[in-house]
Amino acid sequence: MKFPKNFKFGAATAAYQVEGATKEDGKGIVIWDKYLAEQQRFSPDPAADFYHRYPVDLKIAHDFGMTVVRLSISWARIFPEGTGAVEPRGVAYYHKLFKECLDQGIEPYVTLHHFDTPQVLQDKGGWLSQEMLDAFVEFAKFCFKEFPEVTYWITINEPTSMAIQQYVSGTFPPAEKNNFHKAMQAEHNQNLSHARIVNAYKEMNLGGQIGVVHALQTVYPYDPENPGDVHAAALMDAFEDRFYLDGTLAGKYSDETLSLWQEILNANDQEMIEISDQDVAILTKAADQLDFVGVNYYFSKFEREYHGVTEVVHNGSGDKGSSVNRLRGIGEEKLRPGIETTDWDWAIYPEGMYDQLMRIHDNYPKVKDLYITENGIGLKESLPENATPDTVIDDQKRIDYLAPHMKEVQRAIADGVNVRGYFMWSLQDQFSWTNGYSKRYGFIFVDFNDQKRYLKKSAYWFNDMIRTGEIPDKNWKLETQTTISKGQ
Ligand code: BGP
Repeated sequence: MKFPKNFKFGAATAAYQVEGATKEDGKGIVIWDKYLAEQQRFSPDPAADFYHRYPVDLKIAHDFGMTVVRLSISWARIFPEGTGAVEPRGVAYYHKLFKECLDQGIEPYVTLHHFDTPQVLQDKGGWLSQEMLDAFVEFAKFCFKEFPEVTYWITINEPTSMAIQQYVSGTFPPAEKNNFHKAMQAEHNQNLSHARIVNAYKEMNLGGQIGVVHALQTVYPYDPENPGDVHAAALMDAFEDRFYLDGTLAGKYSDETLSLWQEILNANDQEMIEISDQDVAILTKAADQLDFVGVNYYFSKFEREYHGVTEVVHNGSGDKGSSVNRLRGIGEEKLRPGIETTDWDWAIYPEGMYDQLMRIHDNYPKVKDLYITENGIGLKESLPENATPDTVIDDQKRIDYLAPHMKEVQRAIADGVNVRGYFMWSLQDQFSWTNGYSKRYGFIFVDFNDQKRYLKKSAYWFNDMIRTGEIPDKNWKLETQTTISKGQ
């Protein structure tokens, strides 16, 4: 089976995870700078030093046949204080970066917010404050005017990961726990500022496209025959996914989504948020004009009925089996027997990719185009002792993960879902927010000691798929490395 002719293949990155240079050229402080310094677990510098080495990585992307790459603009490089004075060196950097992409025949898909809120705006309440929402809209409008070379914009990356990790699981700064009310308010505010940005972009009539990227773990009942488990899965889905899908893709929250949320809040003795008719009008207008939705799919969840207290243990070290996820008023995560997980306890379940795509297709008919904007596997990988610049890292496990997921993408396309492209997470090894540097995702191996690049086997496999338009079969062997340079 072949991918459609104009299907776009590429890889994804995010500013804070790749750029490093967090104190260079007048960049302002973002929430992670302070949080990571306090935690003292790992430093965001130099990450993959993309701030200086972007031509190397983009050349590799080009050499391997990619035609699209996801990048994000660090808001604090442009507005160090979130609003007000513009830092021209930040603006100049992104002009250079986008030019390099286009010179390499790569279309940049540019995210405006990928987890790195300026600290000054978090101090004012982050997603919970009107000031942050207004500032975000202004930042977006500035970018639309300043960077006409960008055709594809993404408003927010994974708003769900932010809201829930900031206010419920406490794994993202400001690391509050169990505040479901705040999480819901942040979710609604993100939806609203996303919608205002989409509407502003369309009013500016710039001729490009705008979308949003959601993290969508497909949620299943642990035991589909047990009504309690079925309900727990519905609660988890409303909490993590549906509130966003309704808000951004339908333009209004369904009664069922709101009543599931009400149940979560009741169970936690917390109040419902207010949603005005005016808010809904803004959401609807944006959903009608949205060009695409990006799906970040890594794993699925299996939920069991649970009524105890909330208990979350995050596996941020790759210590398999160490994570716990029990949320009062929602459910308890419990892996179905026989399902493999990564070292970070993410359930490998390719069917979840298909089911998620079909659900968007079936339930959100306004959606025009879809992309897989992230999909990949974090692995513990190291450089062999006798490595030479030509060493290729054997990441067969990544290929074993990607192949069945891409098959599910093909199956969804065959069943009528308009998937236009696929971005593997990630282009190069980089800094992972809550896991540091040991969870590697890249096609390009980065030696974080000296920033040297090495290629991984999966990059050649991916290149084979781009060239043939087909997923290489199980017997695929690495034979092509001499034809592609590392561009180092
Ligand atoms: C998504 C984010 C990325 C990236 C990826 C892998 O949630 O958009 O920024 O980090 O997941 O997650 P992690 O780094 O936690 O393994």
